[in-house]
Parts: sequence; C-alpha cells; structure tokens
Amino acid sequence: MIKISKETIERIKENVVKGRRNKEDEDFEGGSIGEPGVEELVEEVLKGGVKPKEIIDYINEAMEVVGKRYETGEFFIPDMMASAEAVSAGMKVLEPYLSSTGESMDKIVIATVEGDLHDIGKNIVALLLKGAGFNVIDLGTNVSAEKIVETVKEERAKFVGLSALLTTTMRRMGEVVDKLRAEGVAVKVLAGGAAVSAEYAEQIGAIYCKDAFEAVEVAKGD
Ligand code: B12
Repeated sequence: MIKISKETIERIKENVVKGRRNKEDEDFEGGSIGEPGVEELVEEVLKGGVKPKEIIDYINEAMEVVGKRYETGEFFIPDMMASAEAVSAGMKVLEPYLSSTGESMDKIVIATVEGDLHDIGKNIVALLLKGAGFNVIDLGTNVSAEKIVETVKEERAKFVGLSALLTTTMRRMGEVVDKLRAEGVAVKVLAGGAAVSAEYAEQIGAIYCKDAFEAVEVAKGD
C-alpha cells in the first residue's frame, strides 16, 4: 500500500475550492495544468487506503469554504459551479469503492425539493445508501411534492429522503410531508441539507440526518 501524506488529502480540499476536476484544468492563478486535480487525487488516496468517509468529510469541508467565500463576495456563481463539478468528478471515482455487494434492501425515493437545484449532498446520500444495499430511486433536483408523493406510492417505498439547501425551499419539505400524510402514505421521511435543522425536521415530522453517514445508520437501524 502506498503511503498517503496528510498534504495529499489536503490537496483534494484545495482543488475542490479551486474547482479543478483533473490535471487538464487551470486554476485562478494559472500554471497548474498538469498538476493532479480532484479525480487524480481521490484515486491516489483511495489506492493508498484512505477510507471514503474521510474523503467525503474533506469534500464537505471544502464546500463550506466555497460557501463562505460566496457569502463574503470573494466567489461568484461560476466558482460555486466549478467546485460542484470538481466534487462530482471526485464522486465518480469514489463510487466503485462504495458499491454494494449485498442483496437489494428496502426502497428509498430521494429528491431535492422544488425550487432547489443543489444536488451534491443528495447525490452523496444516494451513493452511500446504494452502497449499503438500498434500492435508491433518485428523482433529481427541483422535484414537486406531487411527483415525490406519486413515486413513493408507485414504488411502495419504505423511506423518502428530502434535500434542501436554501432557507426558501426548506419549507417545501413540510408540504411533501403534509401531502404524504393527507394521502395516508406510511413512509419514513429523512430530511437533510445545509438549510435544514433538527428542530425543523421534528416540527414537520421528519427524521433529521446531519450527513450521509447518519442517513445510512438511520435507514439501516430501522
Ligand atoms: C455548490 C453550491 C451551489 C451550486 C450547486 C451545484 C450543485 N450541483 O449542487 C450552484 C452554483 C448551482 C448554487 C446556486 C445557488 N446557491 Co448555492 N451553494 C453551494 C454551496 C457552496 C455548496 C453546497 C454543497 O454542495 N455542499 C456540500 C454537500 C456535501 O453538503 P450538503 O448539501 O449540506 O449535504 C450533506 C448534508 O447536508 C446531508 N444531506 C444533504 N441532502 C440530504 C438529503 C437527505 C435525505 C439526507 C438524509 C441528508 C442530506 O448529507 C450531505 C452529505 O453528507 C453552498 C454553501 C454551503 N455551505 O452549503 C451554497 C449555498 C447553499 N447556496 C446559496 C445560494 C444563496 C444560492 C443561490 C440562491 C445563489 C443565486 N443568487 O443564484 C443559487 C440557488 C439556485 C437554486 N435554485 O437552487 C446559499 C444559501 C443561503 C440560504 N440559507 O438560503 C449557500 C448556503 C451559500 C451562502 N453561504 O450564501 N449553489
């Protein structure tokens, strides 16, 4: 096994912030073409035996930095987009390391609620749940309450996972839960995303999960 230094893992974070998917990408200052990007670094650390969880934690930290820079006006939308693309590229490398070997377990429908286009967190949750053997039906982003409820009914899902990153779209989760209850659908609702708090989840009758690992624990523990 190759020895992986802390610096190599730190470089994943740095490259996510810079939005460098791979060695062909440039960064803000220039001169980085040919240097490993997120894809190559994730590959390297995985081969070196670093656990996917640790890599995902670094990616989360990197996106926190991106969010702060956007808040302070240092970053703009294209910068957030570039970082998001770099994360997606890294997650593709990570996917085979998370894939399931066991038989398919319960069904879970997952979606980012209407009005919200953020999908990195949701995709990580979907990936880890698949890896844990769940049958995940991913409806994507900007999904209406109607579509979510219909799919849960059609698929007879045991769980539904809702993601919201904006304070303005968080309340859509409440609408989904109300609609499910109004139609008598007995499904457990997992809620997550940066905008969501444990209090809000409790208030609408959902189970709050702070991250993808907790989502797997909750679903498995059921
Ligand atoms: C990347 C990003 C974007 C990208 C998204 C690309 C994509 N494909 O996702 C783009 C550029 C499109 C974008 C757009 C916008 N964004 Co934005 N974005 C971000 C940023 C920087 C990172 C989000 C992210 O990917 N985090 C990393 C992932 C891994 O974390 P996560 O999503 O929280 O997921 C983890 C947990 O929450 C949990 N989880 C997540 N979902 C689920 C679901 C379930 C079922 C469960 C159980 C758990 C769970 O598990 C995940 C993994 O562990 C955040 C900053 C931040 N701190 O969140 C801002 C942020 C969310 N964006 C923000 C804003 C304002 C916007 C825009 C309105 C900007 C604009 N003026 O247009 C638009 C809105 C577009 C829309 N309609 O959705 C604000 C939101 C403020 C607020 N409180 O409402 C933030 C917080 C930035 C900021 N600090 O101001 N954004």
